Amino acid sequence: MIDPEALELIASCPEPRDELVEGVIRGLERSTLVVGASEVRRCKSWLELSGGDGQSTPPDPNRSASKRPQPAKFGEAKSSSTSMASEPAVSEGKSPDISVDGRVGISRHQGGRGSSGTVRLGDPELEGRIIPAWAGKFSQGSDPLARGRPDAGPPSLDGCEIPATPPQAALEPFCLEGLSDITGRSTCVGEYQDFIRYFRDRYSRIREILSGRLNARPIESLRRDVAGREISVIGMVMEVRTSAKGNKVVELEDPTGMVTVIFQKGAAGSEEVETLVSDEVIGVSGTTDGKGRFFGKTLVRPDLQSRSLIATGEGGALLLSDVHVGSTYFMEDAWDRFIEWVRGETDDPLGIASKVKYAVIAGDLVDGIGIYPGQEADLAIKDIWEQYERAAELVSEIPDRIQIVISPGNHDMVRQAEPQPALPDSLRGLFKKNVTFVGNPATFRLGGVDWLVYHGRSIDDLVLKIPGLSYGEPEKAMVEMLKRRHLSPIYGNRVSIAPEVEDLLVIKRPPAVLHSGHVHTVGMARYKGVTAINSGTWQGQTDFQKKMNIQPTPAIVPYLDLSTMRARRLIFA
Ligand code: D5M
Ligand code: FE
Ligand code: ZN
Repeated sequence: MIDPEALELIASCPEPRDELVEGVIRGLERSTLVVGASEVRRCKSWLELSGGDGQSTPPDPNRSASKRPQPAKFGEAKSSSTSMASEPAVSEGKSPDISVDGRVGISRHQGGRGSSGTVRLGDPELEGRIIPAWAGKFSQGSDPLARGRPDAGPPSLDGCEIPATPPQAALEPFCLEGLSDITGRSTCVGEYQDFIRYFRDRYSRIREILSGRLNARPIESLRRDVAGREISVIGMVMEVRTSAKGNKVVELEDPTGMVTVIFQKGAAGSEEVETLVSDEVIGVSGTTDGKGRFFGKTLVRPDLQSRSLIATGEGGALLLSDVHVGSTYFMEDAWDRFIEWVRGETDDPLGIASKVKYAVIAGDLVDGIGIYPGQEADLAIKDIWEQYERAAELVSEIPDRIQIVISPGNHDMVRQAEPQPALPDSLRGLFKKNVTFVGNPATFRLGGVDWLVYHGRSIDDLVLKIPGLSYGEPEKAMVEMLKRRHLSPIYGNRVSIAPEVEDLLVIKRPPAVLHSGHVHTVGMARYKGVTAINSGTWQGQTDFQKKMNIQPTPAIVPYLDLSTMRARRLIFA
């Protein structure tokens, strides 16, 4: 998050400001939550611009948010409309709760070993469900994904019958239908105006989803006499805190102004309020007393509409991520067992290998270099090109008939800021033609269904900020993304976001599959028709992870039968 003081300082600097902005970003600690004026003043470019003392008007830490001269994220000044003087006394609240449709993934390692002992199968965890012809009251209109297969015939539930399709001509390059990502489209330079435009875009995209659900008025208009009437607003959460009385106090901003909303502790729906995070866009209905108080009664998220299954397609897909080739912890033996299995060279009790038509790798293909302090000691391959050469060899062991999609992560050789472009041409040449490269995030159609692939770096932030989330159940964090219609709702913590013209991290249409990685633990959930899968890793527990008590679940591959949306874990560990 950027403090308004910091924005003001940046804005006061003569053009061009990009060097200052870049300098500030580079100088940030990993743990920085709010970029304040002090971070700007500390920056070398600022010292130069301010004549060396770096001490122009010092920020007043006691200034309340409601007295800010202008909204922090939307630029153009409109004074804030409302500030809260006091809060009512309230009763005890309930503990936070996260509800997840479908069966939440629970590791079942007891699946029987294949006779050759190379692959163990987890029980099916995400059962597909038939989409009845009448399903999807919400689906006939704007959302074509919700219609399911046009032939309307119920998909088979046994998951064993795959319609015969001609084998893909080996090594023909393939194009992903409907691909959307930042590759080749990045325009931002990180100027002040880029950030304003970025936040406005995020706001207006999510507002569009919310505006069909509540009749919101501009925050500015709360100044008029609307006392006692139930009114609604849509805003971005600037700050959320708990008051001494246990109420949630939320600074909410839209392009017209800011308002302080109070959600009473223990009121209906307060579990959802407990999960509010900075920078998410929400709707709030409530009442104002005409004296500058706005009491939130209902919190409305841009959540998905309920449905059983968004769509089904054809073929089987392997979901992979975080291979970390080049790391001393990369589990090459397990990878070899996986390759033997997928090539049909070992026992395959359920005959799954021959059904695999797609493999998607959701980032961190290699371990990279210089990603964290002291990484050198953890590298078996210390040259980034050699890491990719080896990665290309390992990927080429996957049969040519399988279409492979590779999306980058924070260890890959592309810019760190999200959205990340696809791996560069210089690396693509190392791979066979059955590999297609996409950005992070990327949406595309594969196997007849829509995929949204996102490496998942924001899971680190979500686990930290949302009660009830943990690294052991990454799928719950993915559900939180879906509820907020944003892959990385919290701005400015672990994830650095490039202020592109369009916020590509907004989840415009619910995909059939949401695929992430990053946290190195496998997790699966079905939430309102979306199959959310985190595909774990091929890297054993690192010393760092041991110290942090992070327990990865390496060498487990989620397999998703796209014709039924049944998922199961294949265990090669
Ligand atoms: O991230 C793998 C997981 O480990 C992810 O949850 C972040 C965490 N991790 C890894 N390195 C660090 C450092 N240095 N600080 C904090 N958290 C970390 P990966 O993207 O594979 O490195
Ligand atoms: Fe990783
Ligand atoms: Zn990662």
